[in-house]
Amino acid sequence: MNRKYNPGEIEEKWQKFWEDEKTFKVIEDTEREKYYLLEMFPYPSGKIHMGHVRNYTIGDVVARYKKMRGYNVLHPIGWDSFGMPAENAAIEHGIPPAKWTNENIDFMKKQLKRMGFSYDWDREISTCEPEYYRWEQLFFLWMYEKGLAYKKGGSVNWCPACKTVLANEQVEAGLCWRCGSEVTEKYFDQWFFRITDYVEELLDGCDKLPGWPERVLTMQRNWIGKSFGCELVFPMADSDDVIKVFTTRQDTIFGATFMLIAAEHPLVMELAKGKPVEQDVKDFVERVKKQDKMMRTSDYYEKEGVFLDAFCLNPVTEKKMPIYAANFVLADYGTGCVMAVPTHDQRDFEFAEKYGLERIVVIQNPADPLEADTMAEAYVDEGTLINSGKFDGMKNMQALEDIAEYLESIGRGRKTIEYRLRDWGISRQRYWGTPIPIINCEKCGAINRCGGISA
Ligand code: ANZ
Repeated sequence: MNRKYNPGEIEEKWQKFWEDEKTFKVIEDTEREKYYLLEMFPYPSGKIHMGHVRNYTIGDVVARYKKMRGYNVLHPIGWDSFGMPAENAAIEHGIPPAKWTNENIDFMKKQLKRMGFSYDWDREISTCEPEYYRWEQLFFLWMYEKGLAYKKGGSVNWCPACKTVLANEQVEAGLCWRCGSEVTEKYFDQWFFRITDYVEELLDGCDKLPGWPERVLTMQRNWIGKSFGCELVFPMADSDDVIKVFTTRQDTIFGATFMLIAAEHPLVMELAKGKPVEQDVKDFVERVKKQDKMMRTSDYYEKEGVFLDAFCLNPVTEKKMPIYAANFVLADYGTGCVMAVPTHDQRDFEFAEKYGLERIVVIQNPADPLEADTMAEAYVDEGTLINSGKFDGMKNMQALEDIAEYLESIGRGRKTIEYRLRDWGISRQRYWGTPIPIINCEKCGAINRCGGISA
């Protein structure tokens, strides 16, 4: 008999049967082996799309297979239902985010049900409901008690028109992606998770993930970004103050001819204060702050800076080094200051070319000797040290350790480890996110709402 598959008829019939019989409801059963299958919860954006269909079909096939093999399968579903789009929709249409979110959930739930996935719908959760997020709040309080959740002031991108904090990706050429207003910088107290306490554990973990693609592990390691180097101290030329830098290349110290400071660094305005350059420096800083952070620190962006009319001294040669504010130096990496070695760092080379700054070769290319005046780009490979006092003639990579020790011995440096990883800022959402379970009391400051930490 040639019977056609008629989904409207067959699927509806069986989906009703599964629902009436509670076929996929699970209860604990010590007799049977258990199997837990969890797929990433959908964000209730409006409608189920083909990506959902593919993803949840794969999970469903596995769940059904295991069930047929006799396992007690727990196959739950829920909604990842907090997030900015709900707030944006709320602002746009003048409706509460909860209404928008729950209407989307209702619609998408019907769609998922029509797919006939084998979920235990009795266990459905939605992360924007207090029954769910109370657990996140409890974890938060536990972390707060241990000092792993903390508050600190930090600058954020602020759209004065939307009255909202923007992520870096939401700032397009200095303008708000939503309304096109000029984005400004604002200081806010924000909450952070102290993930940097776990940086070594996170790195070790990368070695314990057999079967993970090397590409993913490399990305992870780079994100953590462990660098061995030195913190070096540069005395100011005409005061007792010092500037500290982080460098991984102390072997090039004799070639450091100028100093660069991140435009946002407070030292920039401090140094320029009261000098004829003050206004120029201020204009530069304001302009740089508006440039996209990712772009301006990329290799291809034009290197720019402004002279602060100040000098420091190279700690080994005692030569005067002009100090500049620069657009490509990051305020929140290392010390926010960089000793520039134009002969052996390409970014510094480009900067020196633009502003006519001195170049001294300190690593000689054994194959093709370098001349500072005729170099067309920085020499970034290995070689033999020259113009480096008692270290002349050593292989530069081998001298790293000796020079670090020498700088330490003259009180001009110490070995350190720097990580790229930063603590995790969690205050980006304004309203439609898990409420932080802390109130700010005028008298006692930040306090836990429950008056005590308990489950
Ligand atoms: C002098 C030098 C000479 C450097 C040279 C490199 C090559 P990683 O490996 O990523 O840790 N640096 C330090 N702080 C910085 C900041 N806040 N923003 C931008 N760059 C910064 O990189 C360490 C190197 O990055 C440091 O070593 C410093 O430049 C620069 F031939 O110091 B180097």
